[in-house]
Amino acid sequence: MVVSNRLPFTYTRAGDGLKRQPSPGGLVSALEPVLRRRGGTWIGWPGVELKKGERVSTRADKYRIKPVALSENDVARYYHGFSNRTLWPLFHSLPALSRFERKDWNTYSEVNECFAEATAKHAADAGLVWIHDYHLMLAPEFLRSMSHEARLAFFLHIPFPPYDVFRLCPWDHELLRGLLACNLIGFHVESYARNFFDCAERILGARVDRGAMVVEHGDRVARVGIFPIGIEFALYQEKAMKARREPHRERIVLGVDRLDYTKGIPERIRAFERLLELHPRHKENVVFLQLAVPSRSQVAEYRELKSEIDELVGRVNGRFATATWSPIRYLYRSLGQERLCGMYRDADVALVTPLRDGMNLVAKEYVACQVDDPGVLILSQMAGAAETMREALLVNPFDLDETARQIHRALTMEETERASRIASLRRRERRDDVEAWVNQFLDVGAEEQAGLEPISEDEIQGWLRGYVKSYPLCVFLDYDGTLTPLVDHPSKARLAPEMREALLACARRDDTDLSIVSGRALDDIRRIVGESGLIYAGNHGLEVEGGAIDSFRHEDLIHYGERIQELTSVLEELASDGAWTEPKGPTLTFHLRSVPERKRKRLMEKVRNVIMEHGYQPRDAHAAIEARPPIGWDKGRAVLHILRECYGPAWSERVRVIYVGDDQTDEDAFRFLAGLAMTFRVGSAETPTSALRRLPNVEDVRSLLDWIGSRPPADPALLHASR
Ligand code: ADQ
Repeated sequence: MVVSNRLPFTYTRAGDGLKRQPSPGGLVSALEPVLRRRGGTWIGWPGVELKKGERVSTRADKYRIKPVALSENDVARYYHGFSNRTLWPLFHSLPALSRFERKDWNTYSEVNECFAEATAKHAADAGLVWIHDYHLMLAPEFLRSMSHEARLAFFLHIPFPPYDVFRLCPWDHELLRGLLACNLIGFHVESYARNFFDCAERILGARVDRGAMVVEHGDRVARVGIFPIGIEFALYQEKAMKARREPHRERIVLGVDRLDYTKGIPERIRAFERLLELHPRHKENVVFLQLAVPSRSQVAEYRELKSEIDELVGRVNGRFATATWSPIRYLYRSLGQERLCGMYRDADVALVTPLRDGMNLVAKEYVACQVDDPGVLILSQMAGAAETMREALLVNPFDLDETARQIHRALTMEETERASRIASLRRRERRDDVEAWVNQFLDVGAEEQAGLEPISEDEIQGWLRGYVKSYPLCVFLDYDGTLTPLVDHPSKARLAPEMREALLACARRDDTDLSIVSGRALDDIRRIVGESGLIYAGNHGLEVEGGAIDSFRHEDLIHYGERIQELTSVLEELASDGAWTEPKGPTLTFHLRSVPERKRKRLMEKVRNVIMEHGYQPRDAHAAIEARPPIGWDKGRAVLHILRECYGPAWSERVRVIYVGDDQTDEDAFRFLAGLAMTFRVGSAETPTSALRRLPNVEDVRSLLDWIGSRPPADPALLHASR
């Protein structure tokens, strides 16, 4: 299954009806034949806003088409808005042009969900669901929640920006999480993959193995691959051979682009102007021919760019033109492929100088069309294509003098050098054509994926060394799902002997204090852990006991004694189909783990209402709902209470703090401790977290405790100050 913003054909309005045309571009010509050969489904937007009751025909060769209809508002906010006014400039490292609007983001998210819904039904049966480009970065995660078994792959056609640029986006976490729901994520070149690794690691706290090219995020593992896209080499070559020859007097320097501010068209015109200043001998002998396809004209920046280019062309022509020659010829339209190939063939120099470009196919098309007298390719270092097309003359497009010098060099280059450079370029592009790209991607997409090695103590040391230094440590641990795997009944959640050993190794140290912070009743958690010397916080910290601090019970609890009994008896009546209540003194948990899926939602709704009617707060937990008194107390506040009791108000100068939890209620502590502690969330990647890092499972918590238990002793002076 292929999922992309556009379908392989695009509809436009023609009079009262709709006109269907093949969509232009490399993506369609690469993937269309694959689907035709293998069968499958293509999901995308037909390119036109449909009127009420209007449908598009989905007849196609040998594969299914599933159109995703978008409203006018969707197109404005998802496509022109978030895709093209937020992500496009940001990902091309031009953040000043990015507009961050919540409404655009919301629609982007909704449309991505629609694409996922359209895909979900058949996703598990498809060999691979291949999602394309920046328009659909959230679709994988939506799809994953609808179809757990599907194999999902994503390819980004534009650059992935560096961390410092990417994090400007207010929805950076969500975009990364969206992609990390995939089994495979593909980029054109290595530097984009490196940027992605940095972002996943620094923004999400994911584990990254740059050597094995794997990202581990919670309980998910995504492989990252580098797949430089190619073109239909043979087709371009053939068209270049057949194209009509048009006589021309001057030598030609050619630029071919969508009219886009990333393509560096004004800079290119200025560089050509500089050439004429530096080397007047080219006057009347050379013409710069710029073809620009109209693009995204609904977006203001594109309209402004068009005026800027119009003006520049006028100014330079006005300055240098003679009665029989104008230096710049500028065509603002799309050309048929045949004509384009003829122009590529006849151009002496191709000036491909984007300010930033994912790959750039024009450079490759030019090379494929050099079937006669070999021309010279001048290529921007900022295009992905420059990573492999090293035989081109590489330039920094912002350096006008250098670009002018390289144009001069190209125009005066000897035939033998031109021929050698073009021959090498052609050899590579012929071999690495678009079919090779598709096959390579599909081969890797089908491979079984290797996970990461379990977290080692060295790795943990790398995370913590700089923070812990030689301070004493205060460690907070949730119990269920953190120290023991989640089980179907709380009474079965027992500490494994190795985990107990690891805990005790920490507890025995005089520079380490341990607290267990649980949603269980205080007596229950103390009994089930059963070790003295630890601090226990039960009922999400409403009750605290142990260690060297005074016992604590929140003073407002006296008002809730009767009400909780009433609530318990009402909920016990509701507990059918395997549901049951767990009274925990001042709080209560209603468990739904054994309730059949189809009945669960309604029952949950009912339980939530009953809890609220009794003046309690419902909180979602793992397959359960908790009822808590509304007294503004949570695990975060309990942690602060413990820290102040143990080390005084200046606690943050005396100890370092680590908190590990797996539950929604631990998020209160993660948020509270932001900037004050190292926080770890254990388990599923599905839920967002405010923790700094994720640990995939309970085993990794044990490795963390092993490191804490065996680290070098704290500095005696710091230890003394903390006591
Ligand atoms: P684009 O930004 O569209 O693609 P590019 O790779 O250069 O950029 O492709 C442009 C295409 O438009 C070429 O096939 C070219 O022939 C065609 N074209 C340009 N001007 C034309 C004209 N006047 N008439 C007819 N055709 C014209 C995105 C990324 C790129 C990445 C591709 C593929 O931005 O970096 O290379 O996807 O992944």
